Amino acid sequence: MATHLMEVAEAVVPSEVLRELYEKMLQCYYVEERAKVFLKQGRLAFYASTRGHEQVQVGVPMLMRPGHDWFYTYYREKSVAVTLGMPYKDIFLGLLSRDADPNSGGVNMPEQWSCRDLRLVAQSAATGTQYLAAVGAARAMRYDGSDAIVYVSSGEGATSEGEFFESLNWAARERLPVLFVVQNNGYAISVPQKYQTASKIHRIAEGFGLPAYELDGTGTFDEIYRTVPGLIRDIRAGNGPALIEFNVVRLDHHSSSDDQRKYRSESEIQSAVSRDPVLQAERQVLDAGIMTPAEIRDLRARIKAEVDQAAEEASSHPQPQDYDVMRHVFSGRLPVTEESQPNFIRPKVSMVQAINSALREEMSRNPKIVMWGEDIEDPKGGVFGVTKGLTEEFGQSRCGNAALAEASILGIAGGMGTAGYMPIVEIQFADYIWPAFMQMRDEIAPMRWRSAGAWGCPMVCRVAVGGHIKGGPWHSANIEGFFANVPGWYVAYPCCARDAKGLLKTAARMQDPVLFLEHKGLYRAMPARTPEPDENYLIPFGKASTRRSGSDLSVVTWGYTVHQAEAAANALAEEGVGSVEVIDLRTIIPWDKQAVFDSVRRTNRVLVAHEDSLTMGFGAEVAAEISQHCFDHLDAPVARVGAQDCFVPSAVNLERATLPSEESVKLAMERLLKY
Ligand SMILES: Cc1ncc(C[n+]2csc(CCOP(=O)(O)OP(=O)(O)O)c2C)c(N)n1
Ligand SMILES: [Mg+2]
Repeated sequence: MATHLMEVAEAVVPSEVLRELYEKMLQCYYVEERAKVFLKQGRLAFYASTRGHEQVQVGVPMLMRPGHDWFYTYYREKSVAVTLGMPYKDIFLGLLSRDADPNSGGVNMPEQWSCRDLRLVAQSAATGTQYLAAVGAARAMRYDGSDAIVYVSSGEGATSEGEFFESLNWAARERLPVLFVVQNNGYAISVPQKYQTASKIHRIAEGFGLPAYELDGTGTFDEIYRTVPGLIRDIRAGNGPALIEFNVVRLDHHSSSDDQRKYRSESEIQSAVSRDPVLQAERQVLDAGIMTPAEIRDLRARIKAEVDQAAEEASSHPQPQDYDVMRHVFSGRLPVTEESQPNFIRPKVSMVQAINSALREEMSRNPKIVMWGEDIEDPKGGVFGVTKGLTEEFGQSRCGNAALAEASILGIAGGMGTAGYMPIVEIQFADYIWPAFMQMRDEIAPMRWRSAGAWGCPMVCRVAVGGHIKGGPWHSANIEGFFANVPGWYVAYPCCARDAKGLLKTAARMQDPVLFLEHKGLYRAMPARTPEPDENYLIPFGKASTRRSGSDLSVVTWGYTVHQAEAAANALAEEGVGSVEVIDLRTIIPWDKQAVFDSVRRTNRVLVAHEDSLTMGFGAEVAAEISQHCFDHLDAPVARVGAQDCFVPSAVNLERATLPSEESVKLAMERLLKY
């Protein structure tokens, strides 16, 4: 496709640009028309028309550099995909969720486009989440020294999401190359814009320090052509982001699930129709004498025939055949599968020191590792001092403070990971990870899966978890149970220095997102100190460690409770009550079922112990699997110890009574041994 960069005539749109604009708008129009036929036939699960938005969705990408610039679109942006050059057939394969759909293999919803060659990043249907990922990709462009820029867009309704504001804030602060495109059609499904914001969206963006414009996306192309190329040029030159709020019309229902006649009057719909941008472009082309009515008739007929033929070809494809829906949950690429014996380089280090060494070694090894988080920059080096010295050694650009915004911390990691970096970010306290949960669940986790393996979000999210530090209800949470329920995240939870180093080094070389849980109560605790393995020591995920062998009872545990279980087992051995095997899972996703089952089949009794609350703690999953697979070997019911089902209280005696203790673990062991 022709690109029309910055050398733009002041006011007059060149004829060839107008012609290209009109032709591409017609392509989009006939794709929509054909989609509506499929809709009437009941063959589309979901459909969102771009009618009324075409001038923006064609005109803006035309002024960018397709194949070089990046695109984070939303569910009403079929016309962007068409404009970038996605073949009609691929559009219909995606709409119809057919076999060979290159967008997602048929797993993502229709209207979510993805293509690596077009740098069109796979979408989720969540409103607004794409903004943070786009800022992350723009950050990657900056780090690469590339002059590529990132287009990100949504409707006006989605701009009420907090992630939109956070993305403006981060992009403006770092002057990142992002073009924010808001397509204001006045409605978010049935909700008129007055319910969204008190101010115009471009005014809000101005408040964040962005150059921001309000343009008509349904008039002649002149205004857009006068304004947008200059903006793009400025963004490309490194002058920071800009936002355009385009006023457009929604000519069709919100989606195939909506009937706009329920909330829009006939006269309002008609007045929108009178602003149809396709007809507007046609008038412009005719008035300027660029095409004759006969030429237009021919062009329309040709495009319609091409679109219809592609639609037929796509619809002859079957539903996805034998598609393994588990295939792209993870990449399947692992840096290590066997654990080797470590060479130790220091006699005894704390978990904090071990993690710090792992980060330092991996940052030296891989220049694409970039870290950020709240307070992690030197001189403080994190509220627990875990990243101390890393800013001094690697510079602020590789170990820097983040804005106090967890959704941003994770969302930007998602985008940077997708664009080729390996972010290792820190969440200061697990209790505060929840603003990031949307990014982690809906954007990051399904990226590889929803793009049939085309895109990924490699990253490590380090999180300080757990109690026993007088942290009270807001600094003591355990979260492995929540995240184990999200497909696409690996979860590691080391209990000592050696494992923390080996697991973190592995995590830093994975191709997929890893949640790395660090228990604050173990950071400097004596029982968690070990000799430090050298830089070659990597621990594979999914391999438990048998901390203590025994023959009468197995304890399956992880994190802080490993040490409680060991102490209780030692006490029972001294008392001559029984011989207890302690198995530390070390990673929760995946967890080492084989090691657990083997142990239980030998000892015939099992206790699952963890610090997280009992109900729906990850122990419930472990217990269920043991019950199913070891039933014939059990001499006692599978038992569990976990925290009480409340938040962790502040008063130390109450905290002790709430969380598992050496005593409560020992008591549970005694009951099982006596059973
Ligand atoms: C986080 C989230 N909340 C709710 C929805 C359901 N939803 C889908 S589209 C939509 C309205 C969006 O309106 P707007 O951003 O103006 O875009 P438009 O559809 O008008 O182009 C809503 C509420 C969603 N997809 N994601
Ligand atoms: Mg809208």
